[in-house]
Amino acid sequence: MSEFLTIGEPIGLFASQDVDQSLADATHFEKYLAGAEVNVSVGVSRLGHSTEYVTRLGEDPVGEFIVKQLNLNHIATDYVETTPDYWTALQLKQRVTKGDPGIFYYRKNSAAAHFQKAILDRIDFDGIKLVHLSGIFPGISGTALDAFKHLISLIHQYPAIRTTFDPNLRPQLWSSKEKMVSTINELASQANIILPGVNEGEILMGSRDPEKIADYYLNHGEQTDTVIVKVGSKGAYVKTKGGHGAMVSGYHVDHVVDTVGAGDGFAVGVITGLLEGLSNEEAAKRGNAIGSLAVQAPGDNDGYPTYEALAAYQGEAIRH
Ligand code: KDG
Repeated sequence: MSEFLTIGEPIGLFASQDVDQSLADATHFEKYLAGAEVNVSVGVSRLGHSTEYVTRLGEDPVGEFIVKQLNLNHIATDYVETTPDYWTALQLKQRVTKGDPGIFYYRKNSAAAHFQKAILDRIDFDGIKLVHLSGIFPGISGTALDAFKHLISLIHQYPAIRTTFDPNLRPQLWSSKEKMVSTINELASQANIILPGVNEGEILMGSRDPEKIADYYLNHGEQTDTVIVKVGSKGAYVKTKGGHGAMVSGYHVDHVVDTVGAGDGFAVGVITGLLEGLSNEEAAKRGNAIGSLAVQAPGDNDGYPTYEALAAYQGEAIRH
């Protein structure tokens, strides 16, 4: 059994190669593996931790591509089901010289949206040390939300398993802002470590102040003992229950290629750091490093490093 597990909807990403062109006008696209939670699996596995990814795919070329990518990235697929009845999700991504790229999804009614929760009862939790949860999967359908809650109840039977939760707000998935905010905050309260961004804080509890965001979750979270707030290129703010908050500085990036995947890269750094016994601050520092590497590559997860590359990058930054 793997030491790390996550559940999510993987996506076949077609990223435009035509810079600053609308998606309607772009003609050249490159294919990548995407999806927030699968991005995290790729990064955790690349750093040498055994990884299990839970999902449901369509029996179509994109589903086949995703299975091949999971295998290439040494991610275990014991709990990946397939169905001939629904398609695997797709996404088009713009290439821009400034800001965040335009994104268009084809994911409504996807195979993952019809996830069957019975498979969760087959999971062997022995040996799992950390489960990563994100606010995307519970937003794709009522069925997925129900399965997500069932997974949380199963995890809670194993007190030694730590959980991370990234809100990953995707308003287009939810029927209303109120529904998104109340559901995400309720789910977050069930996790040990919450990884919100300051922009998300503004939506989720009306503040961009990292300390207020951290205090909100530390006071409301039934299971929450640690909050690490992403403050963009400035770095991250770490606070634990009963402890003092501290800022961990970020990395300077000269040339941003694509911002998507940076938050997942940050989660990879925190998760692998905690799996290896680093302090919260050291784990957040690694998160900042991987997030900054992610924005320098065109796909969501192709900028995530191996250990050698991470050590070289962090060492370089220390020497500067
Ligand atoms: O965090 C990266 C994700 O945004 C991307 O891979 C696609 O899962 C995705 C989503 O819902 O946006």
